[in-house]
Amino acid sequence: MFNVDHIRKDFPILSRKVNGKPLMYFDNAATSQKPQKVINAIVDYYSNYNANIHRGVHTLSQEATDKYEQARQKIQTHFNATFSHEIIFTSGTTHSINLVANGFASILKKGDEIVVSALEHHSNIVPWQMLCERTGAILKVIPMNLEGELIMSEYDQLLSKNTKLVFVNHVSNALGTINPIEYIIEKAHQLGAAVLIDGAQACPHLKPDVQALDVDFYVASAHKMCGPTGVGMLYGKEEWLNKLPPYQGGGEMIAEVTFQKTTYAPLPHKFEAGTPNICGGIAFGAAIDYMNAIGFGTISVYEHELLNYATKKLLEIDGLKIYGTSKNKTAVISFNLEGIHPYDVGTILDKLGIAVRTGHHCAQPIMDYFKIPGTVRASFAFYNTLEEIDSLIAGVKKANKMLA
Ligand code: 7TS
Repeated sequence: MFNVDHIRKDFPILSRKVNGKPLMYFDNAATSQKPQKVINAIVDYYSNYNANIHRGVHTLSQEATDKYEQARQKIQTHFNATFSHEIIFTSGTTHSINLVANGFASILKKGDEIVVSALEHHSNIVPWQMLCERTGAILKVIPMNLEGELIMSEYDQLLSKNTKLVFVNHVSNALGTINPIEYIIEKAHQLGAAVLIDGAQACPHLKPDVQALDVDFYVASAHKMCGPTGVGMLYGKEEWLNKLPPYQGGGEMIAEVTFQKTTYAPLPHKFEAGTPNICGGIAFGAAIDYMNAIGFGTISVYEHELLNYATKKLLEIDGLKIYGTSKNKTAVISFNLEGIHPYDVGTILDKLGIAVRTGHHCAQPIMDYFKIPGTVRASFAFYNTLEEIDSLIAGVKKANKMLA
């Protein structure tokens, strides 16, 4: 049985005060809070077996290596990858995307086409623009509608025999829309194009199965799913990871080095140059264990209850408009009050101990589409409560009255 009061005790930060008020944290899409089990994993590593990995015969190094590789296996199992060497540790989603984009620089030719979506975070736009500049490839964009959904008939039209890559987020960070990635992947594959799915905003809410999706690359950040910052993952199909050249050169990623020639280590080490975020990787594994113990089915049901309740209550407020009204969304609500800048709403909410994000959310093209400078974004997690949402609603009403 899911008991939110019980769950909240796992997160020490949730008992602190902000501006004299109990913290109400609704900025989960920026980063989630961390349960004690994840904090303990970090403390345990530095207190008991801190050592560099994959290189020492001594006990501490072996212990650290075992724990790090166990974490990789946890991630493999979680995403249902065929092999653990298809999981590459990175510093996060941004790093993972840049790794793949850099790899494709040696594959793409002038005139090849890359398809992205209108709903992307800047980290899934800029690396592809840089790739296009380097290779002469052309960027095409799947447009969206007023609900904040991608228009699939337009996607069908964009695809051609020149399409080599398709990059779409699983869930939009600014609007919460869950994109029809199964359809997107199937259509791209019919034309022989590879697909990368940015799962940064999906993974805190649902459990992707990379084999069932038949996706070529899937990327995520630990810090949005109860893990620490500075660590994330890239899943790549073995054949793709073997085809792509290494991203960075250095220690750990080589088989043999002479001044004449270097050969590369097999997967996953080929993409993991230098000392990695060892503690981060281990704590990422602990975060996955923690979330799976609650269960993604349970998380989804509860978060939808929060989403539906907050949506209904917010829409009762005069002049409030929600951006992103797809039926298929995660627990994210982007909104504005008529005639009031989102930043001002965010500042008043902060005085009440309520954390939301305001601005363009690193998704400027979405804001341009709606012709707004930004939104107030409340993004929920399974440790939020209906009572907290009541306080959010009261805070937004107060801001509406004060700033009108
Ligand atoms: N892709 C999506 C869909 C994201 O939401 C984010 C971060 C990233 C990529 C980049 O992830 P990083 O861990 O490499 O930084 N999104 C947000 C956000 O919505 N608010 O703060 C960060």
